[in-house]
Amino acid sequence: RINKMFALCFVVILLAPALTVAAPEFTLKFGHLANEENSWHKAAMKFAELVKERSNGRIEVKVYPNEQLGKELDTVTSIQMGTADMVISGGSLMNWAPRIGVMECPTAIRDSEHLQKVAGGEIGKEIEAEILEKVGLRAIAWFERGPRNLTSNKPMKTPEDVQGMILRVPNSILYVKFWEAVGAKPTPMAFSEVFTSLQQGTIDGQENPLSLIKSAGFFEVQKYVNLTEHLITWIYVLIGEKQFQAMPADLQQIILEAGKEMQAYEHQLFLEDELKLKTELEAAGMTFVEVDKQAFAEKGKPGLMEGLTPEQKELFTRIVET
Ligand code: 2Q2
Repeated sequence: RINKMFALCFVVILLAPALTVAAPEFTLKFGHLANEENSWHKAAMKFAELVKERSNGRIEVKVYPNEQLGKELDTVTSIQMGTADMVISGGSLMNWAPRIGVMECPTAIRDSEHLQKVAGGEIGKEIEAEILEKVGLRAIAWFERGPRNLTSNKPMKTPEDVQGMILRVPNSILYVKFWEAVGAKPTPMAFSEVFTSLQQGTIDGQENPLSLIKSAGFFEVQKYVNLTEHLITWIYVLIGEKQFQAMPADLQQIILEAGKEMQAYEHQLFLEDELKLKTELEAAGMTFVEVDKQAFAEKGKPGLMEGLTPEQKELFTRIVET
């Protein structure tokens, strides 16, 4: 009996340090629109792990995929109000900072090399500064994305084929202007509503990089990937500036370094995915359609340019000339 008591005391003493490991001083709620199999989520989990380890548990990052924390733009608002802390977002931030919408603008970025120069260079820095100033969010990483392609249940080879098509686009007026000019009926909608809308037939199609087409399971409700490649861009991992400034300098440093490592990690996953996505989507039943890319760009561009403000046009031109 006494022995048992001793043993119990011993166990309690041994466990005590583990039990008293302090609750985290900072908990960061990190929401994004992709699901668990997407490289964004894997990178976010990596970030959470790095930050926990290096801060000895002082910072905990809770990752919410699938817009579980809120739709992309609602999460931005929540961060501003202090009820969320991190998000993955990009061109749609034009709702607060109109000029930077151009980072996600059809026909601006030519290819991966051009993207790296723009996002990783002066223009990228300027965009990050503007997001910080106008939206109150600090970029700690950016992810390259594959070209956006149009998915549908009929092959779409030329602009004539998309006339009147109800097409879901992100919450950015630039997508609306472009696709209206091409001849479709663009409808802005949050990402988490796209699958059901395709399933129910309230929209005819959507456009996204192959990685999201795959991870979101759009192959279950769409037959064709039309290789329009109308838009190439990147996206930011952002943290609320108020939340960031509330941390001591050593923890800020940990966040920034883990951010850069998350970026490198995601880029590896992105490159690996790009090699196999086409085959995987074909295996899942999708048919890839070669389209007249030039015709889409030529039809959409005038409407797009007309919709740009002078300062957006200036940034567009600088991107094109980079
Ligand atoms: O289709 C989507 O919602 C994403 O691929 C968007 O590109 C993304 O949400 C951007 O609009 C980022 O601001």
